[in-house]
Amino acid sequence: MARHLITSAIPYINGIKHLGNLVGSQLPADLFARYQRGRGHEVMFLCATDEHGTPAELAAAKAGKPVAEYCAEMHETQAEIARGFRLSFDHFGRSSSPQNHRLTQHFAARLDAAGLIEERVETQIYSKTDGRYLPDRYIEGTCPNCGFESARGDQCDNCTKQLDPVDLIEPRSVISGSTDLEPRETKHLYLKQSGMRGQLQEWIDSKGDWPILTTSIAKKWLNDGDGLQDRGITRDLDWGIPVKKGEADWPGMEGKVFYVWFDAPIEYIACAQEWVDAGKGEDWERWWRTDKGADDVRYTQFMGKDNVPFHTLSFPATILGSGEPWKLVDYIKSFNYLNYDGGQFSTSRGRGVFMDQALEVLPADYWRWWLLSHAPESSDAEFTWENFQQSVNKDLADVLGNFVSRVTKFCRSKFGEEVPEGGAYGEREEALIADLERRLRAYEGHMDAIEVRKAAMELRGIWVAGNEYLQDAAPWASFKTEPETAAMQIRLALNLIRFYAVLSAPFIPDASAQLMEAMKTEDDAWPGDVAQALASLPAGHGFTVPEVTFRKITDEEREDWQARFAGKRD
Ligand code: B3M
Ligand code: ZN
Repeated sequence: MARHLITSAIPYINGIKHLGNLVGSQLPADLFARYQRGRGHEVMFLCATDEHGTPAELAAAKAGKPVAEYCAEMHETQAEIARGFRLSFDHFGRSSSPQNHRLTQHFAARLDAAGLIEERVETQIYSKTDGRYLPDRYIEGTCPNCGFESARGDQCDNCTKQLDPVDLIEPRSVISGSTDLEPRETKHLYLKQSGMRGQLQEWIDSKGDWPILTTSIAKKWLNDGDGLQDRGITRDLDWGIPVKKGEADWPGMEGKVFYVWFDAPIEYIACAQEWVDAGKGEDWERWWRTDKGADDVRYTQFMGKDNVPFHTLSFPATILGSGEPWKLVDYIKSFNYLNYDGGQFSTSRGRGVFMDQALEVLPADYWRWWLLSHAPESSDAEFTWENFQQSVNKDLADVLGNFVSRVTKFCRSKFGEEVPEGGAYGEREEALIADLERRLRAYEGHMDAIEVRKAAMELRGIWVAGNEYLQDAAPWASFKTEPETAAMQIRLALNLIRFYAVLSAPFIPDASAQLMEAMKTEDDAWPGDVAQALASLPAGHGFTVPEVTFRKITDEEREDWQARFAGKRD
């Protein structure tokens, strides 16, 4: 039995995520976690909400709530939606947890002791009215380039020019509208990661098996110069993890917090501590400390491509720099973007389908299947309602759903609600088994390699093989002249339903559970030998005809949804 530590990038707290976010990290991570559990391995699957930084403060202000209260509520909302999508986290933590506070401060102290932290003085905009420094996004003014009056401190949304707050004409505070702003000197901590280039290079070079998308981004940032510059790891904000050296104060750093991208990945580790403190397990160190048993853990991370530099350079710099035996990631699976119907998903404009809305429209399995079978692996992918309708109606309703319904209904009407006996397999059955054997091993290969689309296509091929067999064998015809043969064919087909339930569970867990229940079995053992797996339900074993497993999407629904999600979020 192997041990798999699996983390998904932790979603920002500032709102409900869209389907593009879901398919870029949490969903494929869940697929992999469910698969590894299905294979009988020990899995620790962690995710959390990313609760610090300006986006959290701004979202709370917009909601008119204190930021801590906003985060607590939004965490619950995100957790509820994650349950709706059947994301099987062992723990869904919070980067604002006391465990993460302690651990982040601990890492800072270790990095400082290793001589990797430098204090630097820089100039930032201070608002006397607000009594605080203003991060770039908190400052608005007139764009010096195009004259747009609501240009932000970091960028003009009208002409897209990158700006510095000091470039703005008549800058004002987004919080109070005050124009009483002045540049002030403030001290910050920098992580001297530029000195770690050699170490990081060597580590990345040792990962010959990583996906091209991951390594190409990692190497670009490593070699481009920009990526490995020393990095400011503190901010002048109220909300965040206070800058401390372990438990001790950090002179000169009073009132400052760590930068959100410093503490967010540390939450992967703190989350395991939260898991213990929530009473869900006993020992988190055996997952995270190579001196406490984690040396035989395989650690896989899932994320969108924009997060890759933080996971291949910054976070490893924190870990390596600490000089402590923390587990480093073994494999990073990254994803391109999912676009929406001819454009991009847009959180600010409410364009596209958001996770809560998706579940209002159809159950999780429909989305899981489409998203995973179209995962943006080798390039960006696009969601269209036509494609969604077609996939659901063909793969799920016509192929899988129809197979289940035909087999169970036919058996009920001719043999009753028990697996019939029948004679021995013939050539057609042997050929099917040989085909399934090949396909099953290919499916496992793709799942082991986290080739999500290929795995989905192989699974679909496995469903299709059963359908074709049934079409060919035609027990409804053979029943009249050779009832023994028909009984044998139906015994095999009922067993195929269980076989499908087991193999499909990582993709469509609810349908899988429904099929297992209908087959009145709890035998969810991953098939070794196919012939043996197809003998799991013996003659005489009871079953029931399940409710419709997957329904079709009508043209009318498709058009309705297309219109509903085209513009503003309702
Ligand atoms: N919250 C960005 C994102 O959700 C960021 C990921 C943090 S992973 C440690 O895409
Ligand atoms: Zn402009």
